[in-house]
Amino acid sequence: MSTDKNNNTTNAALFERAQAVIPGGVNSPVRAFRAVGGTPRFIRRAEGAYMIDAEGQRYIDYIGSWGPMILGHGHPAVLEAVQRAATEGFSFGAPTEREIELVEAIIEQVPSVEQLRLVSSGTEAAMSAIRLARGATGRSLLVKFEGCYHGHADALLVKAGSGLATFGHPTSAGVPAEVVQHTMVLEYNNLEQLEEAFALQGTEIACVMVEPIAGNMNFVRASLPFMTRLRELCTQHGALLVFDEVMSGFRVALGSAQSIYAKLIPGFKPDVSVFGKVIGGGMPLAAFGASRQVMQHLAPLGPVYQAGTLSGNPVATACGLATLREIAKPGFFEALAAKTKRLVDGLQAIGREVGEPLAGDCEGGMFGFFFAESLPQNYKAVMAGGTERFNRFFHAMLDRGVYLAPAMYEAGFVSAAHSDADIDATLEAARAALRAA
Ligand code: KE4
Repeated sequence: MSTDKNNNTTNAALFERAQAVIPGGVNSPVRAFRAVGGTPRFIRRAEGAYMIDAEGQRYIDYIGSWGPMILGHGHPAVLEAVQRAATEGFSFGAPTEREIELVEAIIEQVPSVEQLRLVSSGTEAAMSAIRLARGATGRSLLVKFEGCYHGHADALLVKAGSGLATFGHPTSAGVPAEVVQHTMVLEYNNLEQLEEAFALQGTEIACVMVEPIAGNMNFVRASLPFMTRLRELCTQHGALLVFDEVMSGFRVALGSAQSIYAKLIPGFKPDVSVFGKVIGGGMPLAAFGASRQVMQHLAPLGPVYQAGTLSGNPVATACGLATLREIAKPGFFEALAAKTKRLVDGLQAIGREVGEPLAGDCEGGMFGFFFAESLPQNYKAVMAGGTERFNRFFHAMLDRGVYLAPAMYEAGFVSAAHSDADIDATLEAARAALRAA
């Protein structure tokens, strides 16, 4: 196996070895760098704002494990909590007090949720939330939006049908057409389609699932008119509004994205919320919650079945609870948001300086940018162009020690561990990268 001058196994050698035994060499497709090309970096360890790969190369990390690492890697309080929990036992298959503490800590920040069920991944949480909505309403129809990703449950691997009244088509092999016949895909921020869907099928809609700030289209906000009308139509037709906050939850604000909309739309709240990533602090943990009235449909109380061997895992709950306690401290989000805004404002200023159209946006510790004159409002606009330009920029930044998300349609994340010097170094690298690539 090839090694580099310091006798480290190279990323390329590890990738070759991985591909022999793991499909595509990765355990989640986006990690394979297929969208941007090149060799994925095999991470040996991470600390604070940095990841170090198998060749000893250090990167300023703007993925943060796709959102969870809001404190940065190896926060002492989190590390200590996980180490202590591990000595007490890895898993019991029985309830623990810490599950109650974590759920209480989440509910304290999200007034729309009265009860919560802990699970092990965002996919599991979103899938369970849909089953709960269908069970609670007695309806089958699920509405989602193009460009929003809610994990890989069959019902969600679907693209828009030819016409509005037609239902989705599977985006993945292995998903029978019958499974997605109850899934309708609309265009994000498209009021007209929303009105038409409810006019045609409002009484059959069990739930509408939406990323309130769509991080799987890089960074696209739901417009106020769209979100206002979505809430009204769901209420009017008895459909449940499901906020998928797996990425935005406890990342864009302590109260998650719903707290931002609640400030802008009087009395606004979703009916069901899905969380993940930050609430696990980097360990496998996610959750879904709603009013007591909706949650009572869940087993063992009600007829909607949902279960999990490692749900509420004692080590994962220790990691999540320690993380939430840190981010709930006064001033945490103000400082994080200011740092993230300085990065995005700086990128746009450099774009103007070098004559490259670059539009960006951010909220809390989450950001996105596009090689475009203005911010796209839906998936088609996001994917309309700039992929090749982004990919060149991605590699020019990676070569300069800055690790961005390896796909144009992914969001970026800043942590509390990113220093002002890291932001400055990132902007310097961006200036050189934009000039070079
Ligand atoms: P997981 O099953 O990957 O924990 O969560 C699925 C999920 C659900 N909802 C939203 C809004 C999400 O962003 C995700 C997962 N996000 C991707 C990043 N775009 C995870 C990265 C990956 O797939 O490896």
